[in-house]
Amino acid sequence: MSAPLSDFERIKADSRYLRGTIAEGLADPVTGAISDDDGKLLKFHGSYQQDDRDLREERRRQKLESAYSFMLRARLPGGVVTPGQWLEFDRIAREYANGTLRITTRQTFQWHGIIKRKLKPTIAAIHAQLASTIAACGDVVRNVVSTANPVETAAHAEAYAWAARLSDGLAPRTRAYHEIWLDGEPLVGEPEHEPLYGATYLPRKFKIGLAIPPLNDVDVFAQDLGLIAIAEQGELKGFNIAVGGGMGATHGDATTYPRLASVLGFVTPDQLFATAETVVAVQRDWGNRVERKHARLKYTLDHRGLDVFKAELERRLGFAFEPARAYRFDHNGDRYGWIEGHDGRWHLTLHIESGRLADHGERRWLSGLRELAKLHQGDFRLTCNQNVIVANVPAEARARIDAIVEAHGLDGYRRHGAFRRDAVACVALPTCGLAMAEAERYLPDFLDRVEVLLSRHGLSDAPILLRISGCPNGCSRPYLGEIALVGRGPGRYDLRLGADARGQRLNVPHLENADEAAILAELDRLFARYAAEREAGERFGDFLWRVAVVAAAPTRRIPLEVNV
Ligand code: SRM
Ligand code: SF4
Repeated sequence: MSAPLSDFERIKADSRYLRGTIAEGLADPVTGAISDDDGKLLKFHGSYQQDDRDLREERRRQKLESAYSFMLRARLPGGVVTPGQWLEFDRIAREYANGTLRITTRQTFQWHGIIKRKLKPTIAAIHAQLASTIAACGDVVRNVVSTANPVETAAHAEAYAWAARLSDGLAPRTRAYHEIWLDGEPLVGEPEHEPLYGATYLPRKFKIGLAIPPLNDVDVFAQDLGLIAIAEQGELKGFNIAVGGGMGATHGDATTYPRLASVLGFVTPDQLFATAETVVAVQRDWGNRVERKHARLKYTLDHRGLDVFKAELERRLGFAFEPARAYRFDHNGDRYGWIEGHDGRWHLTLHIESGRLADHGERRWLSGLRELAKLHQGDFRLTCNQNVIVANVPAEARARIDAIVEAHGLDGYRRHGAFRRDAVACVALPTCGLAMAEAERYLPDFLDRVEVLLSRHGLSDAPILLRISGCPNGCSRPYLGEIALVGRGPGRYDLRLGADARGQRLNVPHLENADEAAILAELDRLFARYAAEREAGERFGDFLWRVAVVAAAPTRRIPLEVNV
């Protein structure tokens, strides 16, 4: 007898293509929440029901309903935002949400704290800007990310166009989004149809990222489907296809693990769409629908075997992959400051700590970006390291932009050391329902303390990549940090060490369930050794392997019997 499908599969199957009773739940004035089942379907529409965890206990004591609100995530392929969109998104942040705009690690915006009755006008306002929230979350192909400076060569622009085409082409087709949020006419007569997904969509979320070497700013090996653009003399020749990346894990469960994507081979641009669609289709058919913990593509591959998966892909596609072409990544960070593009236009990358655009004291980042959006004629690009690029600036406009940047305290990219600039932290508390420890709110204090240690050892300029996540789901891609903190409980983290800062080597556990004092003491000891023993140009993560402070962890695989 085969194992029963997960409850989520029942909810999707019964949802009438993602409608459920979301519309009725939104209209219910008695509660600020919606039902659990609708909450699961709401993700496909780009929103999560949350409650303010700082207030949870107090409200429980007062016998009040939790302080429910909704997080909303936009779908912005390649992270491109026009100035007009920016101004409207900023207005939404101040009028409907908690007064902040949050750039995510997948180069889009999130708004937090939207109350139930504001959700529909907010989504309508986003739609009016020719943007959407459909499939920003849920068991579908999410927002497709791409190297954030797609204007350096003509091939960059072409690669970005591919990200947009994949994002649109693989989006769900259900009319539910229009009906619920945009007062679209209910579908009568013709049956609803999802040509790619079918009625139960995918077994789990599916992420696609496109990187243009030598920059791996999207962490292409953390994607379910990673596309490595191969260009020669600025001309796009095609893509190496990598499958099965993913970060999420569960503490204490060795059947779950972060995994880097495996490179399958090379395809030409005219083969790309069919290849991407077929990878999604095989995962749709083969992915685990019994146990959601094992439902991502990485587990499908480890169960079936990479060769079997590749053969199935080639069978369905009717062609064989060419051998993968050579490529080289330099790093997975952003390049700060001004860079000139191939067409003489300029691009300014600003550092936004944890991607949180807000106004606090001298840091008037939300206001500063609003002022920039009012005069900027080019566009903005959000990066997967939670930063923003003011892109496509004519040379003569640079001085005005610099003045606004400085007046609003957005010039941190010039003042801060590499350690602070490159650090990434996930949202975690108080909005994330899964957080076990602080991340974004802890980052500033942790940076201050580690910077003291770095300076003590003469390492203030050392580029060391730090990533913090409030739980092992890994939303800041912590398993790719040279130093990473992964939340275990309040004030306690696993310290992981030794990724390569090119996104091509996972780090390994070093301390388990450690408090801040233990983590700082260990870093102090390791920085002392690094300062004394490193070779010229040697990165911290590479050094730790060379001197055997870290060593390979045993490979972990799920026992076959949990497969479907
Ligand atoms: Fe994530 C769940 C925030 C990128 C792996 N992630 C969540 C939720 C929605 C919590 C929940 O399910 O209730 C978090 C909402 C917090 C909040 O209050 O905003 C959340 N994830 C984020 C963001 C906002 C982190 C950030 O600080 O920027 C990122 C939004 C990206 C976007 O725009 O789409 C974000 N999440 C990631 C990444 C990084 C990436 O994709 O490059 C990962 C690791 C890659 C991967 O998917 O393997 C990631 N998030 C997860 C997981 C673990 C999935 C797994 O396979 O185990 C969860 C939990 C889940 O899906 O059950 C999760
Ligand atoms: Fe929340 Fe965990 Fe993701 Fe951080 S890593 S945002 S704590 S789910």
